Amino acid sequence: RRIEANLSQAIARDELGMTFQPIVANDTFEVVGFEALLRWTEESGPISPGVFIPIAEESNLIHELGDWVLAKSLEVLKEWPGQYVSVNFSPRQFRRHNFVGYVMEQVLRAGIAPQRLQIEITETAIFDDAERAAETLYRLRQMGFRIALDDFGTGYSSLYNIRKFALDSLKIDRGFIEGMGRERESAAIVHSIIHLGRALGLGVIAEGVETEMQVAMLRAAGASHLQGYLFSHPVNADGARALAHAGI
Ligand code: G
Ligand code: G
Ligand code: MN
Ligand code: NA
Repeated sequence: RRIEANLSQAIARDELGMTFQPIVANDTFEVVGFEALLRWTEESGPISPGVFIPIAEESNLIHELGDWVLAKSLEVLKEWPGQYVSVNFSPRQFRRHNFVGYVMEQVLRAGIAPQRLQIEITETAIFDDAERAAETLYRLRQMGFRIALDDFGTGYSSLYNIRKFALDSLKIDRGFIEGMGRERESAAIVHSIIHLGRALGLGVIAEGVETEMQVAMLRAAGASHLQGYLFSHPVNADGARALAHAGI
């Protein structure tokens, strides 16, 4: 309740900020894009989006917040030479009436090519009403947007449905990457996801990469892209501009 009340004023109070974390090509470490990650610093200190996004998601606040995130991300993107921005959309945002028209309008208004926006959605957003989600994804992709399925392997994925979705990439949840060096099971799952992605003609982005050993394993396994603290923590707009131009 308190978080909800304060969150509704956070935009006006200028308490929200965007950070950007590079996504690099596995072979060259070229920075191909950035994931946009929302930050909220309240009077009492920072609050994780893992905490406040689910609260916003329970009310219409998610739309106001999402509008702000998208507008801000598209503004910052203009300072990069060619990279895309990967924006997280929560299930309610994705299911909102005329989501496709909404995103297209924002991108046109910002004067940005749809190819430079990657839409990150989780399995939860698309597996509830698979028919409708498939239609929405198809239309977004027709218009040139990139689509990434986030936290892959942690949700309600049905492999039966996945073949029907117009996707560009799978993002392997960082829990699997973290476990990869320790457990045979995690390593096996990572290999399987990469194999599946490649067989379906999709990119595979490994999240939460923190060690050289993980890079070596992910290279051998054939992941197309990497993201994680080893390359860069999420940084502010100035930091992202520097990385976009100079590289890692
Ligand atoms: O950045 P951090 O690891 O604390 O993010 C925690 C969670 O919050 C992640 O699941 C991430 O996808 C989500 N998140 C971060 N920024 C946004 C945002 O702008 N919109 C939505 N819907 N989720 C976000
Ligand atoms: O659910 P989603 O993938 O959107 O969440 C991304 C979150 O993961 C962000 O909050 C980001 O801060 C966090 N993150 C990014 N890289 C790393 C990493 O290398 N290690 C850990 N532990 N978290 C990371
Ligand atoms: Mn994400
Ligand atoms: Na994720």
